[in-house]
Amino acid sequence: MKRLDQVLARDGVPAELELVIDHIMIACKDIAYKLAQGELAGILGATEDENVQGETQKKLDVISNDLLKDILIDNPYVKAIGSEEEDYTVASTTPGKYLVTFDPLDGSSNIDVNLSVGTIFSVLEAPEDDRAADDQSIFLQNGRKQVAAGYVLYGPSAILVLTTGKGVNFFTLDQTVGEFVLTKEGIQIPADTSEFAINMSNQRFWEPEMKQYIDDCLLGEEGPLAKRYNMRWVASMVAEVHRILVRGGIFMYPYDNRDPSKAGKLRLMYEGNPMSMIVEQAGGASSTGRMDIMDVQPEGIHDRVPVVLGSKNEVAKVVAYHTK
Ligand code: P6P
Repeated sequence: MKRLDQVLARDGVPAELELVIDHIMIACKDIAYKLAQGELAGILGATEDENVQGETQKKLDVISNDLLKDILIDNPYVKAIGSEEEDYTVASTTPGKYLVTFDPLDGSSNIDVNLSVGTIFSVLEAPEDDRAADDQSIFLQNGRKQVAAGYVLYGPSAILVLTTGKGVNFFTLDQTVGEFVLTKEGIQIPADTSEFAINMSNQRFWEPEMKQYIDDCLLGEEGPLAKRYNMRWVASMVAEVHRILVRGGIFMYPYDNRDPSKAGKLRLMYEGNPMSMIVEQAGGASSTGRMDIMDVQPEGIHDRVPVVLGSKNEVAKVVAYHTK
């Protein structure tokens, strides 16, 4: 089986980018180890602190964030990082050509109940101008500018899903040697699906168009969508996206009127964009409901975005509900 570095070399990934990905994997292998230790590691549960999102931080949120931040800001090819758990972007100790954004432990509310969580990351090239490493505006590039995107799903096995713009590959962490090895390549999402993922408890907060689509799904064969749907909700975006990559489906965290300025719960720079690059590279689609997520121009590192992604023909139906 090919190791990660062999696949990156085969795909012509620049050595500098390969080192950035390698350092992200060093941090993720440590996170996987700590998660697998569970209670034995004495690091489950919550801290007393809230992050910039207003969410109570789990101990492992902070530990995972620090593992990724510490190794990346010392990477000779990283200029700065942005994280869900950091109020502001953090400048590297050295000049570099890449910017990395990440959600260090997505779905962390699942940790204490031993369900799947994940690390999501996105790599951009720093603009070739004289803006300083601590200037947040260097990150404000749309998702089409990403040069790599991936996640590590910490499930029954630890799986790295990665794209560098030449398709999507799965790498499974071989715990016997501590290496990610290629286990599936050229992932293609089925174009059609009968499985949707959404948090139904938020239904009263959605726009009418999203309410109508879900109502029509629930009408099944007798309704306008003329098929029986199944539903899943893991409350871990990484797990939902992985299921969709493997067997198709549609995942939605739509616009939510609880705080109109937030446009939904999920963050553009380190959730929406990396997952959209992965899904599109696997033949799927990813939309706000009205436009491709990767065409959204960010205005801040913690911008939120409505998310509708997965099987391209089902995403097209949701977009049609929103744009007719
Ligand atoms: P809710 C996890 O906190 C997350 O950011 C995503 O991983 C997940 O899809 C979503 O939020 C779950 O949100 O409102 O169902 O708890």
